Amino acid sequence: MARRRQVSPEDVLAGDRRALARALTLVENDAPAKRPLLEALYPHSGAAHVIGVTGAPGTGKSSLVNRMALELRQQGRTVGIVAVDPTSPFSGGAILGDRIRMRDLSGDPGIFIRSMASRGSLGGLARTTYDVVSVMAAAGFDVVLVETVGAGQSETEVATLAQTTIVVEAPGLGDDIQALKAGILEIADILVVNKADDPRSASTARALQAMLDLGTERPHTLHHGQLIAVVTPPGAPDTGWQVPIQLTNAHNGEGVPDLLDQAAAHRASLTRSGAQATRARAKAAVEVDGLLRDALLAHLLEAIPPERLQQVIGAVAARQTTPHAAVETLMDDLP
Ligand SMILES: Nc1nc2c(ncn2[C@@H]2O[C@H](COP(=O)(O)OP(=O)(O)O)[C@@H](O)[C@H]2O)c(=O)[nH]1
Ligand SMILES: [Mg+2]
Repeated sequence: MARRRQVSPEDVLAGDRRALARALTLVENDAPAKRPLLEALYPHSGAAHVIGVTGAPGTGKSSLVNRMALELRQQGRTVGIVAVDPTSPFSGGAILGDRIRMRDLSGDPGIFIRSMASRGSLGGLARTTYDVVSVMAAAGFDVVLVETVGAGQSETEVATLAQTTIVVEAPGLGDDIQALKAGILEIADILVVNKADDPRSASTARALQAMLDLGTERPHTLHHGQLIAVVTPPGAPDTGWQVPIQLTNAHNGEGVPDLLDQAAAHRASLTRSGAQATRARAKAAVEVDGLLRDALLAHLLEAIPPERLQQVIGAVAARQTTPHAAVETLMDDLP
């Protein structure tokens, strides 16, 4: 059994789908074999065009990804899909509908779909998603589409996951354009108003255009207090890219070829302007920063004996000390 679980990176690089599926499982499960596998695959993960598709639940991201994949296949390009499914905190399972719709595509060898169950912390999920996307990219797909849920997820992580980020909005979804403005809009390279068959879509597009015209600056120094603020080179060249607003109908595919043209144009502009390198650096910084935090935390926690921790927790529970003072006491113990 143990032998069967081994995955040869060469097989993954050669496009062997079973090897890819096993590699992704190793990565998702954080198995010991993950590290050497990633070492071998990571250098080959830079060629695919990774396109992130994000936005509020119900805007039609899964349907749109499905359509984009079909269209890309018609253009003769191979597609990897990573779907980070929303989960109910109670069921812990991925929403079934997504998987079913994705199945429309599953008879085609030019498409590979991986649905990730988002268990555990969002930070942990984001880190696993980075690795899953790297493995998918190394498997030689022309395009890797990544569907993520916008709500509640770190914009920084969504933005750096992909070379091109598509933010999907839909008409009449609680008029939450104000919420969009709070962060997710800033990460959009392309804005999509999906459900173009809805008569309200034109006014939604106008509202978004008005917001773009107000001038949203793309943040180059990302979140405060993170390492990336230090390692992202200042004065990063921008692309001069104008964020387009594209209407799509994911049911009949209208607007999807144009959307793909825009995604390709965006990638070309990244290459032309040199922003490609800046973004690659920002992505690397986010990844290193996240892993470093995990490693440091684990390392420091090891230094605290469990009984000492229990004792302090007990003191807080008995109101003999405050949680703040308790943490300070524990910190004093650290090397
Ligand atoms: N009318 C209309 N409905 C759509 C369109 N795209 C998706 N939907 C529907 O919107 C709902 C949510 O779609 P889904 O792809 O699961 O959205 P997600 O939660 O963003 O992944 C489903 O009932 C879809 O059939 C569209 O272009 N027009
Ligand atoms: Mg979905």
